[in-house]
Amino acid sequence: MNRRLFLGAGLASAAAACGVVRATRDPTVAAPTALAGDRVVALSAVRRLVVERRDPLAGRCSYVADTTVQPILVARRGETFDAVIENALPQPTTVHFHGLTLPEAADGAGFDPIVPGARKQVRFEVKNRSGLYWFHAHPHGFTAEQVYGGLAGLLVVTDDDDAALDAALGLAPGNRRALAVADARVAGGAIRPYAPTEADCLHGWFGNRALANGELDARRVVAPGWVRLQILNACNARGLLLAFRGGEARGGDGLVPFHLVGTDGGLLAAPRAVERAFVYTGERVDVVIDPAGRREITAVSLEFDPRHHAQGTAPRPHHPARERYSPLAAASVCETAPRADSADRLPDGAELPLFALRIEGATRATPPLPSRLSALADAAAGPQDATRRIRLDFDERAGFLIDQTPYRLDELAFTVKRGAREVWEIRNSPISMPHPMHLHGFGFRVLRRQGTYGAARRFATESGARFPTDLGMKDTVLVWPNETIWLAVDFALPEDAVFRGAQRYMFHCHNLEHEDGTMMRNFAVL
Ligand SMILES: [Cu+2]
Repeated sequence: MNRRLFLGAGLASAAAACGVVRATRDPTVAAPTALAGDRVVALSAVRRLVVERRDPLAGRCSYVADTTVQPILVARRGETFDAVIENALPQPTTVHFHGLTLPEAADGAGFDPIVPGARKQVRFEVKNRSGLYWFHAHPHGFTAEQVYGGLAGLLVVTDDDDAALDAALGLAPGNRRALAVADARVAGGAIRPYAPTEADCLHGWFGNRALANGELDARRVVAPGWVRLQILNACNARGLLLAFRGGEARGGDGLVPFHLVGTDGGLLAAPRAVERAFVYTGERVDVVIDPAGRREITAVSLEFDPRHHAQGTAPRPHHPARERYSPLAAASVCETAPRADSADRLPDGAELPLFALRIEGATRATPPLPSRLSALADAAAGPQDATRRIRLDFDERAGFLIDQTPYRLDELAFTVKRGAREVWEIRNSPISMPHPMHLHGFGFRVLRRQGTYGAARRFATESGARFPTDLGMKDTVLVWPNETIWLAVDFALPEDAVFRGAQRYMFHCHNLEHEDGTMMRNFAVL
């Protein structure tokens, strides 16, 4: 399918929902401009994706798709990406397409980084259901610094389910948004460079202000009626307890209820009404909210107990690659000297405003939500193969580990038979901290949870002591300290030639300081 067909057919519904003006010859103009103010580009139109550093003092970086800086990519399921990725950074990089089922050669994990000044042709077809996916830097040892520097972008995948939902909601132009939320350390209005101390490298790098699609104090104007938000937690380490405040009089909690309609890998079978949802790093939620006469709504992360039980100062793991390349900014990374300036660091679990929606325009009806969202959500077959047991540990000297083994690029933790349907039992140590665990290449379902701490367990309203966000297809899942979770993982790979032979993937914590440290393993599908 060529690009014009894509824009004509593929984006028709998303386009209407997003208030797309009209498809034209120029993909950067043709993009749904009313994902408003945000730069939407058709994935299939990208020919050149440049990874560049635009500010060596603060270490800020950008993806540039042909001429569009920090694009939001949009693709219809079945479309292809075929572009040259050019690395203009002073460090190696990769572009990992988080959540997509891709062959090793296109996955962009750290096996084959693009060195400074080099380029790599990457081609793949989008096999996944509609949903919010994302792409980000993943070169081992540099991931946290580069993602914090801005190397994280959104990929919105559409399909018939997605179009049907937009149509049923009767979305006004501009009432569908895709937002990457990250936290940054800001002082004097400027984002500070990545310069974690040893303690930051143990617990994660936390900022004091939220960015939405790279903007501080982001605000979007929407019309009355349903608003559909696809939200990514792109923070290095901060967990979000997402909620919406509607500016009601003080006293009550003033939360605006919303409907969870999708998770990492697509729409749920049916909407779930909630008031808050945990969204940890790497996770996405697709939500629908009715402003119901309010003039402004603020998305916030509510205060919660972040369960950082690990004590100690595990040594910074040695990264030979780091010695050959300088930091993105004039700053040191994971050095021993702790600094006293804690004002620009808000602890994990503290309340944090994320972005605001300003509601303007004539009153508009909100049609009833559809009771069924996707038949595909129920289609997965049950597990048939043996249970694989995985332990997340904390060691005062070695730090956070998967199965007591620090990450090595050349190691293979295990192999999986192509087409296997396994149960993964993941148990987190009681003296650890929350770990959002990400599996490359394959979606999974959360079967059940056990040992969740009390304050979180009260949100575990679903069967199997699961959270509402556990109901859909996932690629990243939070494991609280002392918790055990069971996942159903389907290792089916497409028949295409590019998937032939052994394919290596990664399984790791998406707290990026943990990922760059020791908390990752490689496996192969044979
Ligand atoms: Cu972790």
